[in-house]
Parts: sequence; structure tokens; C-alpha cells
Amino acid sequence: MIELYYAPGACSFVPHVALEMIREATGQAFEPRLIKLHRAEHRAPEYLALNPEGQVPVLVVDGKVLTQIVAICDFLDREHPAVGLLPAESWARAQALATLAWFNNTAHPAFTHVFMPNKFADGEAYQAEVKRVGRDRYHDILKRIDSMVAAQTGPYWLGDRLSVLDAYAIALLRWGGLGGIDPESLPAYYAYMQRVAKAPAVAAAIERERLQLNVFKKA
Ligand SMILES: N[C@@H](CCC(=O)N[C@@H](CS)C(=O)NCC(=O)O)C(=O)O
Repeated sequence: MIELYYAPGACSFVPHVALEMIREATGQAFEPRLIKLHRAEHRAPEYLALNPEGQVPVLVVDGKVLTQIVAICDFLDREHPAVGLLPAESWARAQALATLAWFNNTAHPAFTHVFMPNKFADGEAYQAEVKRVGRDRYHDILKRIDSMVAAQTGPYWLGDRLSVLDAYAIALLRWGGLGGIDPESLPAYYAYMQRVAKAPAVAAAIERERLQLNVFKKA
């Protein structure tokens, strides 16, 4: 049995989409386990026993725990190579993993500075500064992704097939809206997000998480 511990709108959206892609292609089901971050369920002792970082996602496979999106995506892809979560050819796969790792270790933590400045500084003034610098940096990253998307030839990040990169890319743009960055100011990226959201596996994850794609509110 496969279980996914996820929180609506969080980065666990990436393995969530991956598991929906697997379900769509092979019929293999998974058990979604909702963790409410606003209720601090990720800080409960039972959850910390699963993931001492107190973060989603966590994948549990027949009772065995796997954390970290890059590892989870690699594992699921190796279990189901025909689904196309990642490319099969060595160079294309390495390039896709480089992008996935960049999303995870650079773009994503840049947003953490905007969303959870309390992780990086004490006191309101310092946190406001962390947030301000973080938002500028995150905006630059989203602009870079917008140019990358504009240069793409197919409907998805890797061309004609949906992959886990699409799931991460649209989660990052959605977070931009939460951080005060208007997604419509990044036209190629915004059009791509709407296209990706229509893919059945993505739409299923969006529905389960009850997500609105554009959460930007003018200040
Ligand atoms: N590198 C980790 C990042 C996980 C992560 O940052 N999860 C966030 C949600 S997007 C979380 O659970 N945050 C709650 C917290 O850190 O308190 C991974 O790939 O799984």
C-alpha cells in the first residue's frame, strides 16, 4: 500500500500529481493522508516520528517511509517507468533531475523566506526584511521560469508529455500569488499553468486539494 501525507497547496502537490498520473496509467491507487499545517498537525509527535523535519510530503510504501520530493519522484518513476514522470534517456533524465532539484533547493526555499520568515529571523522588523528580500528574489526566479516556459516548444515542460516538473512549476507560480506576485504579469508562465492544470492527473490533485490557481490579491 502507498500512502501520501500531503497538505493542500504545499509542495506535496508534486508527488500527489505523480500518484494521480500512476493511477491514471496503471490503475494503482494510493491513500491520501491530509495533514493540516495550520493546525500544526506536522508538529504532532506521531508525524515527527514519520518525518523529523516536520514537513510534507511523506510517502509510505508498505510501511516504509520516504521523504524529499526528488527522492520520491525518482522512486515512483523507477517503479513505473512507462508513466513518464521523468524521462528515461540518461541525459534527458539528468537534465530533468537538475531542474527538479533547482525547483526544490533554490526556488522553493526562496519562497519559504516570503511565507515563513519566522524560520530565518526573530522579531517583526527582521522578519519583514527577510520577507522583502525573499519576495524580490522569488520574483526574479519566477521571471526566469517565465522565460524558460516561453522558450518551450510543446505544451508541457518536457514537450508533449506531462511530468513531475509541470506539477512543481505550477505550484511555484501559485505560491507567487500568495506572496503578492501577480501571476498574470508572467504571461507565458500563467498560460502554461492553466494548460497544465487541465491535464486529468493535475486536475484530480487540484480538486482533492481544493485549490484555486490564481490566489493573487491586489494590496
Ligand atoms: N526539501 C523538502 C521540502 C519540504 C517542505 O518544504 N515542505 C513544506 C511545505 S511546501 C512544509 O512541510 N513546511 C512546514 C514547515 O516547514 O513547518 C522536500 O523535498 O520534501
